Amino acid sequence: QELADIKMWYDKASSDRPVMNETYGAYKGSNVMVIQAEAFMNFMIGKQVNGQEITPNFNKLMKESLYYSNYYHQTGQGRTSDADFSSHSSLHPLPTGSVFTRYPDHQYDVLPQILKSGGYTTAAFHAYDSSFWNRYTMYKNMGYDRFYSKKDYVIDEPLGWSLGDKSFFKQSLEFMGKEKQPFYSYLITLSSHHPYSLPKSVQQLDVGEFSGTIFGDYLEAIHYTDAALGQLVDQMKAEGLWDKTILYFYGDHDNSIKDKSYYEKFLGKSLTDLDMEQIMNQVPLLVHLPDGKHAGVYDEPAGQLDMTPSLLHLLGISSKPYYMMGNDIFDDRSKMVVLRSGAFTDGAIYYIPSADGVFENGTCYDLNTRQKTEVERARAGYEEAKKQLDYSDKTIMYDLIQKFEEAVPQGR
Ligand code: GP9
Repeated sequence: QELADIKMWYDKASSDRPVMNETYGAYKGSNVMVIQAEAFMNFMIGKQVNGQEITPNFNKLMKESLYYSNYYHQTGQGRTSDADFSSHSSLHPLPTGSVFTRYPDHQYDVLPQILKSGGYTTAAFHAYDSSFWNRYTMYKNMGYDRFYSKKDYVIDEPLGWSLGDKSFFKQSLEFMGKEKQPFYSYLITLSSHHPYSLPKSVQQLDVGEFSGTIFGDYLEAIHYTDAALGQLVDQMKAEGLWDKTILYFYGDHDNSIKDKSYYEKFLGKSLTDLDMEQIMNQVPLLVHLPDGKHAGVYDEPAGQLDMTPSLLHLLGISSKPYYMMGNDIFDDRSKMVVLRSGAFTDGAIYYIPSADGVFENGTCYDLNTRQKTEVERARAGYEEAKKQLDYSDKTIMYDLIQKFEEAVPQGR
């Protein structure tokens, strides 16, 4: 019965997809480049320290891109690997551990596999040990033709854990240049990884009062990754890729710096629990379309689970046959974003669960007034969020997609 209930949940979700509006299939056949940036959070987008922009290149790109200002990471303990998994499978990560290490051999409807079967060349790029997060094994299962890991790169810009993002982007583009188009390229940056201490020679910002703190080092590291992004765009333009490629850039998770006083000092105001919850859970999403259309700031809630259905929408590939939980961000209907913690938002309210998990003990905020409101307003959303997380966990742990496919090949 439970299996039938879960199948029915997916069937209902997929019956709403895809929405055939003006963006559906508008970028059919384009290359797709996804960049998942390490610890790249939303709070410093468009902000300055000591009169200097933290992310000048991202800010410049925003003018010709879609910027989602309420995009959430939906990660758990699997951190970078969770961001990767959720973005590509449109399922939630697990409550404990990482799907990449626990269930790498189960079946998932993932973006690289779907695009590969549609004729795309698929490759993942990350200049670190290929076994980290069990990527080597997982990426084979996800349908990547090729995984360029540390051993494929010349470490000509040693920085932090490995190769600096500038050289990483440059060499990755060279690899891509040899691929047959259209391609799906997934790049994972690394230079802005905790503890963020880049050598003085790389630091370009004067972080003033944050100098010598982990928060100051974090801003420096993000500024460096932003400069690498600027160089990548220039190189894509020089190589004629810019107007043939959808660029989808987002942050993977928070920076693990939880001391509120840094954020209060940086933003120049005192912060509520709701402010901190959103700061720690929001990452920016920037989508640049090949023709630069639809640019603007989009403030509806969205999250990492939404990446795959949304990219399929732009490419005109129906997501109907697939078992996915995320929303299509190009569908105007109202949406709910569920975080791994059980917190959720529908754009009108934001619910934060209590440590004991009892619904009534959680806190509900009205996003309009940003004040606490009656918790009852969150009841239906809470039940739905709980169901989604539970169904997603069961799908992963009991390999349900494989079972659904066995019963009804090609889904529905
Ligand atoms: C290493 C990198 C780090 O390959 O992805 O992952 P994280 O520690 O942020 O999960």
